This record gives sequence, C-alpha cells and structure tokens, in this order.
Amino acid sequence: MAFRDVLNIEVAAGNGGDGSMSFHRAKYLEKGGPDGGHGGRGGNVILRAIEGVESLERLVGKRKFKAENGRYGEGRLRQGADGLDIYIDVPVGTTAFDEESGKVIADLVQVGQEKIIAKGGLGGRGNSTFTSSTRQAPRFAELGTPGQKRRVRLELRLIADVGLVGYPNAGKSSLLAALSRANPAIADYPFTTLSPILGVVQREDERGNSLDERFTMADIPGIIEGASEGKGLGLEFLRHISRTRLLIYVLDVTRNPVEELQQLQGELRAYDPTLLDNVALVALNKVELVEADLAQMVEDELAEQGLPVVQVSAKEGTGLATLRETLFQMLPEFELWAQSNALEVEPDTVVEEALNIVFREDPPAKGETQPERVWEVHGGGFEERIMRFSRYLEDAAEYLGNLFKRQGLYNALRRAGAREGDTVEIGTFRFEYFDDEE
Ligand SMILES: Nc1nc2c(ncn2[C@@H]2O[C@H](COP(=O)(O)OP(=O)(O)OP(=O)(O)O)[C@@H](O)[C@H]2O)c(=O)[nH]1
Ligand SMILES: [Mg+2]
Repeated sequence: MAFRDVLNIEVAAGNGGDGSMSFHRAKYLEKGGPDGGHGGRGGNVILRAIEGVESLERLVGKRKFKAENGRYGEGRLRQGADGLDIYIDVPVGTTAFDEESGKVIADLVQVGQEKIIAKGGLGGRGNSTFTSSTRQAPRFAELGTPGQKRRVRLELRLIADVGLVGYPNAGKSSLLAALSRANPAIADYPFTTLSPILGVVQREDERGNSLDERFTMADIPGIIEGASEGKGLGLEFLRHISRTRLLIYVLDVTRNPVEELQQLQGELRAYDPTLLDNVALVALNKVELVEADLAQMVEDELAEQGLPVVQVSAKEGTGLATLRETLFQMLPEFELWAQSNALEVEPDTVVEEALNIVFREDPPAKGETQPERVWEVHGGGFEERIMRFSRYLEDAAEYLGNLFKRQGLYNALRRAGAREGDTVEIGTFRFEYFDDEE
C-alpha cells in the first residue's frame, strides 16, 4: 500500500433538525394544546486515531465526509433523533489543519484519541416550548442550525520513540530489520527506502529472552548532502522523525563517517534546528568490513563530537545487543511525552459580531408625509436568532420582540435615539419600536 502523509478532505457535520409546530388532535377534542417536539442535533465529524494504520492512504478516494442530519421533531412531543456522528480513522500522529485559516484543529498523538473537527448543528425547539400565560397556542417553532462545513488538511507525522537517520546505503533498514520484526526492503543501491517504516523493538535479557518493554523505531529514506535544497528525496521525510525522543545517526564505517555526520547534522539543522536538541547516538555500522583498530579510531574521533558511539554490524549481528540495551537506557522517560509534544489546538472562536445600530431615513411610506425612521440592527447575534424562526416570522414576532427586549436591544435603541413608532430592521425582519420603559 502506498504511503501518503498529506491529504486534503472536506467535512460536513449534520444539520440540526427543525422543531415541530403541531397541535394535539384527538377525537372529540376540537383544539388541543401545542405538542410539537424538538429537532435532533446534527451528527459531528470526528477524527480518531487508531492502531494498525501508518498511512493516510486508506482515506484516498473518499475525500468528502458528511455526518447525518438531525431528524425534525414531530407532534405528540416526539423528539427528532440526533444525527449519527461519523468517524474518520487515521494513524496516530495525524494533525488536522483548517485549510482556510491554517489553524490546528486536531493533533492526535495517542491511540483512541478523538477530536470533533466539524460540529453538528443544534436542533430547534418545538412549539410546545414557547407557551406562556399570554401565548397559549404558539404557531411557530425553532429551526435547526446548519452543521459546520470546512476543508481540512491532514498531515501525518509518525509517532515513534526512535528515528534512524543516515546516508543512503548506511544500513538503516538493515538495523531496523535486525532489531525488530519489521521487514523493510534492503538493497545495495541508494534510496531503497522510499517511505517511512515503523518497527517495534523489544528489550531482551542477557540470554536474549524478550522482556515486556518496547519502543517504536522509524526508518526513513536516506538523506544526502544538499537534501535541504531538494537533492535526493529531499527532507520531507524528516517530518516523521520530528517527534521522536531519540535519534540514531547510522554511519557506514567504510565511507567518511566523521564528515558524513557533520553533513547529516547540517541537513537536519536546515530542516528544523530543534532536531539537534534530541537525545542522539551514533551507530557505526558495517564494522566487520574494517580492521578493529580502524573502527576504534573512527569511534574515538566520532566520540569527540560528544555523542555516544556503538559499533555494530547489522549484517553479522555484532554489537546489536549492546545497541538495543543502550537505547533502552538512553531513552528519556517522558511519561507524558506524546501529550506534551502535541500541537496546541486553537479553539474555534465563535466571533460574535458586536452590536452595531445604524440609523437611516427612508422616503415616506404611502399616505405619510414624514420620512420613515429606520434603525438597522447588525451583529449582537440578533440576525442568527431571527434565522431560526425565519419560516414563522409573523407568528414569532411578538416572542422575538420580547426576547430582544430582555437581551437589551430596546435599551440600546433608546440610547441611540429611537422614538416610539420608529421601524427596527434586523435583516429582513421589521417591527415597530415602542418605548414602554417610562
Ligand atoms: N557488509 C555489510 N553490509 C551491510 C551492513 N548493513 C547493511 N549492509 C548492506 O548495505 C546495503 C544497504 O543497506 P540498507 O539497509 O538498505 O541501507 P539504508 O540505509 O536503509 O539505505 P536507503 O534505504 O537507500 O537509505 C545493503 O546491501 C545491505 O545488505 C553491514 O553491517 N555490513
Ligand atoms: Mg533503507
């Protein structure tokens, strides 16, 4: 299966169901009370990290994800069912960005972790809700709100404890194969590995029995000098070791390991300087190909760089037990490492527009001589509120008028200079201002 680590998708949460406008009907009963039930909420779109997948590949071909709408309410106070949530299963290490704003909306670093990335709409309330002492038969109900829709960019950065970096042919894949059960392609030509591969490394006692301690190790394509300028396969794949706790520089003892280490570190620095802050060690590979004295000389020279060095031969198996044990001892014990390294999710800011009242004069209405005084109301959440009754505006007018008054709209209008008889306009909804405070 091909490896894919970036993918753009579209997600749409379900709309909320409308509240019902209904009156009780029964034999012999001419006119019953209001009995419209509430609408259900719309389903959410949820991103979930699951085990056993290491690529976004399986999502390809299905770029649109829509959750179910909430059902509308019905008579006899029957509530509409909520829309079902849908889950998008992704590998651990997947980050989701809102394409428009570029903000991080989810960063899943643990198996089972989930995050809503598109929120379902709210259900509307049925007409039975809106009864009061003066309104026994409300002929209106609330509509549901639309579900959130957005374009999302998914980016995978594998979550591994240890990352292998090195020049092509240094033996990274051979080391992964020798230390874990992973089965990466190994060959004596450069860029054998084309996409990251994960393996699980188990601790062993002196006799080679497996202990109940393990870490994950990521093998990535080789890096050459100039990779930061796009040479070879470039540095794209360094993304997958940007969250490791420990780096292994794999060097071929028969090439120029001291120089290669410096070049490698230079490329890493060009990609992300913090990569060099990682705990790291050198695996000096293919030592069976040179005299022990030479290997020791190289080791000493490398050690001057300040990194621990372990001599190994992935081919013959020498040094592997030492390397394995060294890794277990060096791995920093950050219990909450994954969480502490998760990107911060920026909450969806519901930008409630500030209330803004604008005065205008329209030409006199028919049969009038004075110009019509109109107060346009923008923001403050009033337009949204009206949208929720748009199908019933005439019948809901009195309810809305009272609601807006309680919410301080009349006071704001009075302060702005509104007078009895003026027109208040909120979107397409118009009503007459009256001042009953004095
Ligand atoms: N002699 C010897 N050869 C080795 C050793 N380790 C790996 N090799 C050989 O080196 C060649 C490259 O090994 P790989 O493991 O594919 O190297 P890599 O670093 O993963 O290479 P890329 O995926 O191309 O970056 C293969 O022919 C291996 O058999 C070793 O310890 N000794
Ligand atoms: Mg390889």
